[in-house]
Amino acid sequence: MDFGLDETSRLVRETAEAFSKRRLAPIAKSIDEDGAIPGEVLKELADLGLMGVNVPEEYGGAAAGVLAYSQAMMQIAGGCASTAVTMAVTNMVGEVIAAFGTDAQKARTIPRLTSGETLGAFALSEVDAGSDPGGMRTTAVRDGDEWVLNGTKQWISHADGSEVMIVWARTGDTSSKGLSCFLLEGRPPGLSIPGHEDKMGLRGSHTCSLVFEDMRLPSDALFGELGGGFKIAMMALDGGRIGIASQSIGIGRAAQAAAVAYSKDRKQFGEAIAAFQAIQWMIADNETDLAAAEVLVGRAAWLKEKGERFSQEASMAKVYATEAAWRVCNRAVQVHGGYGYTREFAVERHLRDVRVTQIYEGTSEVQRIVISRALLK
Ligand code: COS
Repeated sequence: MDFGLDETSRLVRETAEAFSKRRLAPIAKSIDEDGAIPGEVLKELADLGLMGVNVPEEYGGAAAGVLAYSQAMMQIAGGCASTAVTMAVTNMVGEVIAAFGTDAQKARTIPRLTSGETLGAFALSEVDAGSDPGGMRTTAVRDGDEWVLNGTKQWISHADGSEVMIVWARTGDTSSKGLSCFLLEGRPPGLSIPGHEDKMGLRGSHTCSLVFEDMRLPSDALFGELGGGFKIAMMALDGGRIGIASQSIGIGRAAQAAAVAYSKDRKQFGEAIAAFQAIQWMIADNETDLAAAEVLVGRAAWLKEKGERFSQEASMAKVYATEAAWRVCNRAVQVHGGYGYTREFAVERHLRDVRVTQIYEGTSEVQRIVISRALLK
């Protein structure tokens, strides 16, 4: 196993790190407070190639690979986790369209994502279909040259800023083969986005619901094969889980850096708290958790990059990294004592932001299903 970074990956990581420190970290607090990411920041991210890191160059992507993407995601998440999830979903949508779209679909939509003209959204979940997307109720019925969609979607990241969405709907029976995918471009009549959730963390990223009322899409909006939607969702999520695991590591790394700095600065009993073993052990456990997470994520990214199967490894990386990052952020708050519980210190935001990484793109429990099924089948 050798997932040493090549020159391109190193360059992508350095680019993301510089942008994260210079542009994101100074405004992450206001993004959290204002509940929005400035549009120009997302455009700048795209100009650096970070909205299509693993997307072919012919569609405006950087074609830098999965390891580069994972590294970039860690760096961006360390600066602003809300921006990171926006980048993660847009990258995932671009990759999925590149993998499953027709030439015309790719040419029409991917450059809009990689250029930062619009964001990519992934409209799979519903009110009663989260961990079990196979239970979705949204329907798509063929009517002449068009598809007519009815239903609602829930938990859709930045749908209000997206004009390129992948939407899942039932086109057949109640089995997983009854689901198909569609490309939703622009804002067709019949689509409404009633609002977004008031969340604990990632407050700069809007989590929206979508309502389709006789929304008509052209026949060429069908994405992939009729009845092939469930597999596309599963394959997309396999890759997405590497992104979210990377995001959680980036947040954890930022919390650890804050804990180390604070422990050297804060004095109690006449000396820096870093001199106390209780603090030293928290710092040591944090570093060990993060290093182990990085190895698992690196392995999953490396397998995906080589074109090998990586579902189980992506789930292992996600469940471990996101739970480790939660422990890291929690300890970082503990190192800060009462100050860590205030909005004045970034660790409070890191703890709120990192929590959802154990939930979205497949809960920790779903990851354990994927891992155990692979072992026990
Ligand atoms: N890659 C390719 N195909 C896959 C796959 C994968 N990773 N996982 C499953 N499939 C295929 C299976 O091979 C099966 O195909 P066949 O019918 O041809 O054999 C089909 O998909 C159905 O698979 P399965 O029976 O395992 O589906 P389940 O409904 O039992 O789903 C879990 C299993 C729980 C793993 C799945 O529903 C899941 O990942 N849920 C979480 C969804 C999620 O992450 N939601 C968050 C959305 S983003 S916020």
